Amino acid sequence: SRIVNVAAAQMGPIALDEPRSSAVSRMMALLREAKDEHADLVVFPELALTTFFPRWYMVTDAEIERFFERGMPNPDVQPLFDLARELSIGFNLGYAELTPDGQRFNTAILVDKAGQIVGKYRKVHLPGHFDNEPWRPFQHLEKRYFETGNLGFPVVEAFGGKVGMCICNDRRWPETYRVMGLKGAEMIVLGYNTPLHYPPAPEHDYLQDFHNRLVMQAGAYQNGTWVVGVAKAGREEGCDLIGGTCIIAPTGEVVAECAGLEDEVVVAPCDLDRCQEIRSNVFNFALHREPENYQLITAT
Ligand code: ING
Repeated sequence: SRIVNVAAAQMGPIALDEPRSSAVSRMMALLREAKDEHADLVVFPELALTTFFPRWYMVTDAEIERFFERGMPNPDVQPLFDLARELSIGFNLGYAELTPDGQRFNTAILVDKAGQIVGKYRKVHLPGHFDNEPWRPFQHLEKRYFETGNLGFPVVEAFGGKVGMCICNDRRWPETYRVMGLKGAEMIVLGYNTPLHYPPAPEHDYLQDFHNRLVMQAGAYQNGTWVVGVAKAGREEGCDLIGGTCIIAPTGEVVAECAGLEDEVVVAPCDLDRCQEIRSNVFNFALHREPENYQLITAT
């Protein structure tokens, strides 16, 4: 067996005026809690350094880029990197990335126990819209503030196995898991900010928690991989975000979940060898998969 003790570190709301130092110190507390439970890897939410700013319409670079990181690590997050290295624990962190040539991405990194960035991902599936839509109680302007990710879906050797990343809306798309499954992913880690209310189809609001679990459990089972989904939860600047943070086995079973909507850590021992229960049998791609019949999927 190849056990990785994984911690899902859910965070409650981050206020608009909450400094990065506050979010970082909350994450450091979660990191310490995870270490007390012998975690090897801690997964944090999407855009974990600031409030979920795509909920507002902004125009100027100055107001938008307040929410972005110009380098990673940087002085604001260095304490998190230092503590993680001191405790010999790795982590996955989501943040808004502003590149030196001015590109903006919704990004996540994977940091190993020595504090080295071993993986980087830029969100591919950007939900929401580009222009202000005042009919909505809140906006969802990821298409305005981020470019489509250009790093593909990387799977890296880390923590004794093959680890992949994605972000929030990516988890709803089967292609996300399948691409990483074809690369041999044994664990996929992701963070999310998911409003309870979905303005285009409010009649589906009651299904948000169900859909959250459905897509991650399906992705895990259909690709024989562990999936760890971590929420930024609770009522954030008047917008209710779902919780549902969980750790899912390659069988699709939820093995650990958070109970509330605040900062909370759950840890589970994830045996990466368990992927073979699925990948050698029901979803043995070499034996059973028929790509000649799927070509339409990659067509535009
Ligand atoms: N948030 C939401 C998500 O995909 C959303 C957007 C909510 C899309 C509900 C569809 C239904 O979980 C982010 N940040 O992608």
